[in-house]
Amino acid sequence: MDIQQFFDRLWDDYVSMAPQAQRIHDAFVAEGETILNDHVAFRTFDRGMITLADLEPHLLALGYTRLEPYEFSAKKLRAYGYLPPTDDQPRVFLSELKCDELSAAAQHIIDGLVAQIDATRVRTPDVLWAGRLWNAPSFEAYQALMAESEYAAWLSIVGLRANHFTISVNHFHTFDSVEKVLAKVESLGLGINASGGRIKGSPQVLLEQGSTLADRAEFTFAGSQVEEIPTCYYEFAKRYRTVDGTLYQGFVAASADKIFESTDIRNPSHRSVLHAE
Ligand code: OOG
Ligand code: NI
Repeated sequence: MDIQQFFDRLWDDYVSMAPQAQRIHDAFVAEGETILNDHVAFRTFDRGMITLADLEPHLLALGYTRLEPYEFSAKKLRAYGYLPPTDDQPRVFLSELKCDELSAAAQHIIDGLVAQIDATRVRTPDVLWAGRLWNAPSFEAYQALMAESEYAAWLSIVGLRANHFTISVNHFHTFDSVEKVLAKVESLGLGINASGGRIKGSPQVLLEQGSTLADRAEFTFAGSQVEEIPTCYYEFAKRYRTVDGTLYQGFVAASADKIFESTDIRNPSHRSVLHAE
């Protein structure tokens, strides 16, 4: 599979989870903007054949190179940033949950999920949009995970797929700031993740980011219980030049920490949108 096919298929799966992303994409195209992706992001467990180390070879095979690691102690996550083989392809942000840091009960739930993974499914790059590689957990198990890690709960039901794509604001002409992009997104009736402020980062840290609140979809949990839960979101990023004149390539941990909350229904900005409906 070449890199273009990889991202085409990843995008198709992503917009099936987050129809808001196709709407936003089309709205900017209608304004005459060209969409290039700054990065995409994946979430995984550090257990059971889908660890960061297990998934990374698929990225390396596409020509990606490791950039640098990031740590999120409070969220119990670690991550790596990857650079694409060519400038017109997105960077990748790949994170994993440090399962050892959860309670024994939560670890037991996760172990029950990852034990179901079929080894043949993880050998090909399409594992990165496979969704769940296990049966749906019960809603009770989902809520038990949620009490300790929103990331764990999200991953238990949504599975492996692009958690978000990110529009490169650097490539926009009219909507040339993250704030202008966010205002346009809001004019479509979509909510913005305000955790840590609407815009995370600054020109000083060489990266400004904003994101939507995740779209929502009904999922069938074990025992046929249907619940609406947050799925995937869209991000907007503007990069600045480093002192040597090249564009900053990394991520910013303090900003990423808040971007993760785009899927967190407990995020106060999610609640205001839900109440407005
Ligand atoms: C990733 C959040 C971090 C960024 O650009 O800093 C991130 C996630 O929600 O899985 O994407
Ligand atoms: Ni991101």
